[in-house]
Amino acid sequence: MGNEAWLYYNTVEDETLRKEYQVRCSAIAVTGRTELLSTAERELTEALQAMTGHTPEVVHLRDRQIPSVIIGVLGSEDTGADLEVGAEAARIGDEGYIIRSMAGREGMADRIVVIGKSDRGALYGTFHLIRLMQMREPIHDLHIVETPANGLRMINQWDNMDGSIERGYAGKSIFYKNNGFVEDLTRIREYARLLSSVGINAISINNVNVHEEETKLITAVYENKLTKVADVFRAYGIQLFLSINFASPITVGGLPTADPLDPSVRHWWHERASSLYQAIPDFGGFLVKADSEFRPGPFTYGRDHADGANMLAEALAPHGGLVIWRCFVYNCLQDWRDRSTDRARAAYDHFMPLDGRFADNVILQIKNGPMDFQVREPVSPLFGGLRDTNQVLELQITQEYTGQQRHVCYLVPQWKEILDSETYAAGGGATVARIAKGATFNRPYGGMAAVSNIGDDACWTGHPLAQANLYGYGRLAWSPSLSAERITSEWIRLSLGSDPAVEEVVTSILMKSWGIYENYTAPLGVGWMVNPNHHYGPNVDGYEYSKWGTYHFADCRGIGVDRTIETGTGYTAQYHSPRREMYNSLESCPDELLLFFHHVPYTHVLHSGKTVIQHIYDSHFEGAEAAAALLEDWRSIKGKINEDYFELVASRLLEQREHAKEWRDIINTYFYRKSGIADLQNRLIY
Ligand code: GCW
Repeated sequence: MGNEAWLYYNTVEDETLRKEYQVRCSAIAVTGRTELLSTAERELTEALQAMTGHTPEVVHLRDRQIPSVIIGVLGSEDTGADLEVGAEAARIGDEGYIIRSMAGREGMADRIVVIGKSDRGALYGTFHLIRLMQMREPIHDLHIVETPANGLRMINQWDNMDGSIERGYAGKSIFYKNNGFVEDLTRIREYARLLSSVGINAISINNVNVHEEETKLITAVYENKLTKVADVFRAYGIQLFLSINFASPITVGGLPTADPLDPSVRHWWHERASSLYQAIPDFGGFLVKADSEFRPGPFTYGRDHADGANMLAEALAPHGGLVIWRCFVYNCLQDWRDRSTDRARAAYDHFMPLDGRFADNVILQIKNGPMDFQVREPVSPLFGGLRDTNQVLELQITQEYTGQQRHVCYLVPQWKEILDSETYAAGGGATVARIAKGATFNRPYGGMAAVSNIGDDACWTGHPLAQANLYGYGRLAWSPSLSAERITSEWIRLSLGSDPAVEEVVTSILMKSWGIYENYTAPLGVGWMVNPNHHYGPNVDGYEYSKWGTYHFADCRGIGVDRTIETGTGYTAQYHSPRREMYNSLESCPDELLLFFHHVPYTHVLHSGKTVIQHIYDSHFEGAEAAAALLEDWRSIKGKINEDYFELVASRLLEQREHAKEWRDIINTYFYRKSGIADLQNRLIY
């Protein structure tokens, strides 16, 4: 338990159910011999062995006497299963699938048909069937039609070749060690299985900050190794991408420039792309962080992001490759005294003027918020702003600012809010989810990407409960309309078994955790207040006078960033009405984002009826108390789950309890001393 994450298969305890699974899946027949169908067959076989104790027979499709699972692709000559799913076939997309239980009739035993439009769909369908059995669901009457909402469902690794992981909190890289690839690819294969089982179809395997050694990943030096890694992912339907260094033509190409309009530079990228595709014909393309946080980019040459992205796009286009260009671009050399420069404005200011100028195979990757993965931010106004540009939503699964996998902070509820957020870009219904998938503006590409939270840690994610974030991300990328409750319930049953007491307690811990974390950390949407560099732990002024543009402007009178149109940075004008007015006005701005948009005195009264200062005190006392209660809740399931797992989580929750007190005291003390206003309840503040 733990190491297998949500692919944890244990014997079905209920004998009737176990028999049913065993009998209905006595045999497996696949239509044709593609690599993905073989993967599906192998995965189902292993799952059945572990759950029923029996190995299914592998039979030919024409063998209809044994109850079997038929895994196939629609329209492949030998399926025969097509006929029975006819009408539904039209409803599924390229990666979709249908699962149907069919009662036996003359000469034909009961069957379960798992049929995809492609073999990738068939693999996803197979994982779905396995999931049902892991959750002990009946399988005699299945009628499932599934198709992923998003075309691109991507994971970004921030792994470096020295084995470290930028913002990694779960050990070392599973990909690299000592400036090279690891020899043994087993762990990578296990990871591919996990990702594929939730429908991930793309992965970039190196940090977006591309350092010296990693720059060589696109050269012949690493071709063999890269090809092998691509093989591992391909067997699970996952396309390989690389993060590239925009200055590669200089760094590894020996050219004097990386100017995107220079013919020799363009030629160099063409050559690179061709040889990459020769080695890996289904290579996905490049992920690019350019002109951001000291990374090179087109600005050096007086060119813009469209020039840069389109140059790479042109090199990849003949091979069907994509350029995923990040919008995390801002001035990171600010002066805190300068109140007119606003980091929140930056992405929109940079990219809106370029809307419509990007090539068809360029996708802009936009962080969910305008700042940087804080516990609470408004949604980036680029969603709803850009109309003629492909977009993907970027989320951060790794908990850089949300407790670094030492605190439990279940992010699915946060992501749901983001996805469901209405942008008002096209009348009603232009939610972030619809825009990201390309539906609102009818874009050829779209989807979601997220920064992974795994490492070589035995349980993958440092904190075992953090696995739920990776699982939840995959499920939401497949279907943003799934509820947080449903995803939570699935993850718990798959990973921890189906004891209702366990489910109840773990659900409550997970569902409360984001709110609790928000309560004891930076208040009312203002963000930051962390220790510089590593970003763990409270430090109210940690970033206050730095160059990074992340200020809260607290003084003895008040706190918050004025981003209004009239007196502030004008950031609110980047939103469509009525969101613009809602944020811009002090009266209608929601409490949880008040300090993100407004600078107010500590005595300002919130919608909740409390003053800002009293809210700070109350939320921090409550947050720390609630964090302590999480440990008590967890203790109530002792003996009901694996002991090592139990103890590991307990030790993390203990640390969280103590650390939440530190947050509480540092934040409360700071604001008490700054404001001179006492807590109405007279609690201990230093
Ligand atoms: O949040 C910041 C992180 C950096 C990261 C950057 C980015 C990969 O602190 O570590 O760099 O975002 O998203 O590019």
